[in-house]
Amino acid sequence: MEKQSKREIPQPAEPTRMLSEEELSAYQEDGAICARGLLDSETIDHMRTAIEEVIGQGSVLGAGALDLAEKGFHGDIFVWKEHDRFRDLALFSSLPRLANQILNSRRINFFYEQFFVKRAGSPVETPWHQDIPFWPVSGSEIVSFWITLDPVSRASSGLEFVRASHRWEQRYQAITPNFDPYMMDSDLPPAPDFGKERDLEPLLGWDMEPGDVLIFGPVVCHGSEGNASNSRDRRALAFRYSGDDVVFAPRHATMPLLWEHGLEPGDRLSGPLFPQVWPEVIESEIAERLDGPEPPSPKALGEFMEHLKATGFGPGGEKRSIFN
Ligand SMILES: O=C(O)CCC(=O)C(=O)O
Repeated sequence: MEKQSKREIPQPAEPTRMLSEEELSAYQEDGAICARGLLDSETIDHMRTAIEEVIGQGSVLGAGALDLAEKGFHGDIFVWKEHDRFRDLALFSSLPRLANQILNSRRINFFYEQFFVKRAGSPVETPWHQDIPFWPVSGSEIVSFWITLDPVSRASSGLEFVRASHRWEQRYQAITPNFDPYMMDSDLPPAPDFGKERDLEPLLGWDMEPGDVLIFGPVVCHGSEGNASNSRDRRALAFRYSGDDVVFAPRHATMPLLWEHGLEPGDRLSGPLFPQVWPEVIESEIAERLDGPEPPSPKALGEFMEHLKATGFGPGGEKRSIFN
């Protein structure tokens, strides 16, 4: 007898539109595009409420390590594990289908999401960087969707890119908005400040309305200014997806994974921390998450703290921990 599923798995939402041929070729050519009107206003409204709830609650990595709250900056990662609106946008929205249009991979997995909030008047800049040095993975099939929940101008905290830098061999240091010394602990050089030295390379950027989405890959160099508006927050989300060639490759000074994932080095990203989302979700990978929020695992957190200590960042170490 066929085994009946006990859970109702939501069906992926239809995109408001698919990406056009022009957009897909501009993505290949330039390494980043702005796709207008990709998300509907209901989704944006839900995410505005969700992000304020998440900031209000605080979290191990957000309030504990990534925020610069006194300067009007808030960030966090893997919120989808604990907040249902983030989960639904990650797993059941139109994004997986759009990711497949970009990556054209046999399977698409949700990698993780991140938010970057710059409150009105926040001077916090996002230093120029590439994303791949931040991550304990290797492979090229990764795409990020950068979603703004507020109107944003290119001149004031809109994300900018070095055109065609997705082809560069050079890799730069992973520098976070709070200049986290743990993430910077590598031999890579810092990226030039392409935003200040605007003649160095051709830059791309857009004024954006909520619903417009930036789409870019793991190597393109990007950064943003502080939020010069004194009346409008700049709340942005980045949802990232991976394809078949992306494997777990743990390295020092990469983003901590505070949930157990069961992967060995070289394994393709998959399982409960990086669930498949295309062509369909796999019930066993998301079952626990459908049952309720999953806070960080004490075991994974403990292992990361041990790693910090062993590399000199722990309590008593000479370098400051990312967990203050
Ligand atoms: O929003 C920002 O300022 C930074 C975004 C970013 O670097 C990213 O999504 O990779």
